[in-house]
Amino acid sequence: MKRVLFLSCLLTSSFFHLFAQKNAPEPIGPLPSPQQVQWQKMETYAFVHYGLNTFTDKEWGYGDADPKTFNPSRMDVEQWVRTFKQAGMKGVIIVAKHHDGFAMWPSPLTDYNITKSSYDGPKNKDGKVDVLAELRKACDKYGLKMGIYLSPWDRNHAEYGRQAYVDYYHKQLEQLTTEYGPLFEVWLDGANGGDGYYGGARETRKIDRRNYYNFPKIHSIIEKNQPQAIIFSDGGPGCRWVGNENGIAGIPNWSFLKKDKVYPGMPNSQVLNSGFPDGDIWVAAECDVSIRPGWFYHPEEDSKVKTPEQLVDIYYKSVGRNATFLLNFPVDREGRVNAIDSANAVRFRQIIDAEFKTNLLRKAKVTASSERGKSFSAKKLNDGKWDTYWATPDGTTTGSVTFTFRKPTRVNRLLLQEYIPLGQRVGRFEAEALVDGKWTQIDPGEPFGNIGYKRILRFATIEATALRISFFDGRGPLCINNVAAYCAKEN
Ligand code: FUL
Repeated sequence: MKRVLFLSCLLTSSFFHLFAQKNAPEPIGPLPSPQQVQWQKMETYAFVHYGLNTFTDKEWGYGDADPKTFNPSRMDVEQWVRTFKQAGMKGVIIVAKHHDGFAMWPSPLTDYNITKSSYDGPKNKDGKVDVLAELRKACDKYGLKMGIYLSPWDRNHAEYGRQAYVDYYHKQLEQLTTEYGPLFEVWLDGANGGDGYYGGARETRKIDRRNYYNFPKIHSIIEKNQPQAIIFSDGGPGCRWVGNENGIAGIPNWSFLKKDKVYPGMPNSQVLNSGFPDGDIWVAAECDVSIRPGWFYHPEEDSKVKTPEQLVDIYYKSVGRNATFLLNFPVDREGRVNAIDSANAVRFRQIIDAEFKTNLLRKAKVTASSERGKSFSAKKLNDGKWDTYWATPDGTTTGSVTFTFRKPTRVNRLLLQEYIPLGQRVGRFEAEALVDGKWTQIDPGEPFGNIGYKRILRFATIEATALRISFFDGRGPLCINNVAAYCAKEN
């Protein structure tokens, strides 16, 4: 009897498995770490370029400017952070040291640092001026995360090009990653121009970009002291440069790279724009772009600040294409985020908030071509929860979902998200709208591409009774956690 019962239980459960898989789909690598997922959810964060270049009107200081040149008249780090907060930025990455080698904190390893400048602001616990300590305090006060940029290239240091400089760099990093609290990102830029002051030598020094800095050691210092920090460089390993400084991610945009093909300062950086569909490591793209033409402040660029509308466009081309948006603010000579920059950034956020205020699919009826059972039903697509997702059964790598409105509804934005903890899967997709009883393809004015963490399409307003999205070339069963539609005010 027991045996019969056992057998019938077995049969019933496999029967159910056939039609309603209760188990979650197997992850398909490469996968993001939980830290990488948290990082991507930040979506927008600020960059601060500020230092001697601000006062010498340069983009790349040679490394010989007198520290006294740094002389802000009304510096207010809290004003920066308040501005970023109002602009919806979730964190800020500060240039702790740019290529000129000038340290914005009281580095005991060099005299070329903020304590030798004309700045006489608030003092740190050791009674010294310290822009990084000021930023830490302001970030904690306003609930923003903090990150640092520490340029490997150093045009001031006498030993640059030799081992002694590499040891110095590692020590600077050790200090920054132990004394300024939790960092969400460490930025390692890839520039290595060659010539510089180099302690008075004033010459050109060439290094082997791939091996000179001992990147494995750099990574191990960061991983030891700041395990949650995402390491940025051309090739990751945490996140990658998108291959341009205009804030524009590729279509498609895969969050994968090939481990042995990428490193900071690598040639052929245009491959970083779209990633590799067959990559072996998860390194999502970050779009770094300045609100002004330059990274540092130049008075003549006051009339060239990107408008709120231009920033909105960049948001769609970065966050809306599976990347993050790192917006740079060149702090001005007073020591503040300039009023024009601040107004435009805050207005940018107001526009974005308005455009994404009401998800028109929230109450729509949703059906899917197939479902993996109740826990992964199509209803998970518009339940407003990030952690629940619609999934297809094993072996089903294509499919479609249809949302039917209660009444004809005006729409001009479509937003899709894959549940990335299980990998990036969708190879491509298409969207159609039922308008006047006829299915017509939506025209976003660019290829649909793929999805990843987030994909947003903009299109001319249509009045639809239903929307249908079809997914193709899945790398496994589909796992989509969000589909939303909006109607943004047209200009
Ligand atoms: C580059 C640098 O050369 C620029 O000056 C700037 O800091 C940019 C964000 O990264 O590598």
